[in-house]
Amino acid sequence: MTTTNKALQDWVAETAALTKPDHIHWCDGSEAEYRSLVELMLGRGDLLALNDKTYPNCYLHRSDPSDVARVEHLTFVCTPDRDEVGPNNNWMAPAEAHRKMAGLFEGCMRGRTLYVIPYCMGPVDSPYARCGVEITDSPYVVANMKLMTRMGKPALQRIEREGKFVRGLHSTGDLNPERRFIMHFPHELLIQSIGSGYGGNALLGKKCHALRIASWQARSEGWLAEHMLIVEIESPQGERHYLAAAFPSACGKTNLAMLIPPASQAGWKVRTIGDDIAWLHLDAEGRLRAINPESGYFGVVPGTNPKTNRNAFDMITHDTIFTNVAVTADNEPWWEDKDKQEPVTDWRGNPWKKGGAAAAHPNSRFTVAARQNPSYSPLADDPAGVPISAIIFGGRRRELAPLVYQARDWRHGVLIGASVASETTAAATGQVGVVRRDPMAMKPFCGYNFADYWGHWLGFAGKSDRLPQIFHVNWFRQDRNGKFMWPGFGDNLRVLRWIIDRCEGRAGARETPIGFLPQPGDIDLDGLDIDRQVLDSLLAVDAASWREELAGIASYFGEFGDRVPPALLEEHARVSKRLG
Ligand code: OXD
Ligand code: MN
Repeated sequence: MTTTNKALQDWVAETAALTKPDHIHWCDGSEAEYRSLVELMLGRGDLLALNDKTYPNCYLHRSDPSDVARVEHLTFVCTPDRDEVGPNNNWMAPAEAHRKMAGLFEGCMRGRTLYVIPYCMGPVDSPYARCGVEITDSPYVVANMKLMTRMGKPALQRIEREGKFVRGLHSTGDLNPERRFIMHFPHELLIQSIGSGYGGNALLGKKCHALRIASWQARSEGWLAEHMLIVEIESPQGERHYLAAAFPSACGKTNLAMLIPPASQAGWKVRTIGDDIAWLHLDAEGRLRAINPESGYFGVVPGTNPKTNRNAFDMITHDTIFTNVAVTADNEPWWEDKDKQEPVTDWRGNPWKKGGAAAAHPNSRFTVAARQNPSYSPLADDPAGVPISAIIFGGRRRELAPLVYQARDWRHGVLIGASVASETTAAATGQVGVVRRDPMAMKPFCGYNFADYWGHWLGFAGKSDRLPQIFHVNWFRQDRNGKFMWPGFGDNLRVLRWIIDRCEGRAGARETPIGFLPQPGDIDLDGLDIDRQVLDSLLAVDAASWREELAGIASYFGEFGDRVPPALLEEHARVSKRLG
């Protein structure tokens, strides 16, 4: 296979001249190709077959122990003008970045195969979808891209029709963290990544293309590329709503997208459209429509069990690639909070010791095709996407943020999104558990200056009067003893129902300085054992703490100087005034 697209052909030839692979393989995306890659990796020990009775077609990949998460400090956006990327990104001048990367890519594929992966983010027949081509020397990346994206022939045909595609060059290099960089050149629609095989650094369709480059394209084309799940909720009466929710990495997006209603919520149905990324466009009627650009999930494994996420638990029992989990004596994958078994081998392949470090890496992952999800919605393949009723922001906050509150209007909602803060998780290298600002859950993913991004968000208010309502939730409040106050998981449906009812104008609320909150009686608590006092504190607004929070938000906005949209500062002033 090759291509009729001259630009693509030239780029592959130039890349091969630079990286000097032994072979070039154009991926067609077929099952036979996937199987042969798996066989190749099994032969080399890059994959280990798991128990084929209980976990058929499941494999374990153990990565280099230094290469287990996104590396935000080695991720750059390269533009001529530093202010374009803002303080939210690392910046490097394009000429310097090109020089550095050319040096690192020189000869790096000697003895390896160069794979060309044409892919499409979004249904191939959707006007909202965008194509890319990833060149990589990693069969593990090809196999993951096969599960995560629509890759191969149909994508290449679309590229040949349209002529436009995002270029992504990836090599695992020598996996030395000193020679690891993830570079984005948005003006050139180009990504270059070397030295890591980890998902977010190496599966270039995901964070690099569908968020960093796409957010850049979205601003110039008038749409939004967001770190959001998309979920479909159907009432017992058959009324359907679609919600998009942004949470930082490893804060439960996959669980919320696959929620199973508790027994007391009989008749409610929840279906998954996406678990990580949403591309949102205004349609001709002024509604915001969402597509999920991905077609698979790259989810955090630890904590997945029949209570937290039965759908995910079941979907990863076959045809799944596990990365950095532990293994039991029966050769089954194992992770913390899976079940009562004990592993024999930890994620590094060493004998497991009881009471020692975690057996599975806290950021161990599953890669699986979305169609394996029992709650998969066929609308995920609808080229028109789904109309969004509500946008939900959230973070992991031990204190302060109530269970749920609603913005007064779009502009207030943008302030709420821009003010998201959350405790850091193992999805990125660095300290875990410290609160950091993560506006719209896009801190690691917005490919341009946040100040301009907030301006882009604010601009939607003038384009439609049918925009979604905006909410904020916090499933992670803890009491003085560190115990979670809200049960979370399936019971989050109770909060989603209040959100839907607010969108439909049929639920009560009380007005507070930070927005509208439910009264305890406004949320359906039937069948839920929760203390009235606990509920009251989950729904309380402590003005003094919020004044401190607003001061923290103001100083964060201050980091962006006079680029911050005046409307955002006015909104901040309005909320501060209400808090007294
Ligand atoms: C992810 C992440 O992998 O956000 O989705 O890190
Ligand atoms: Mn994510």
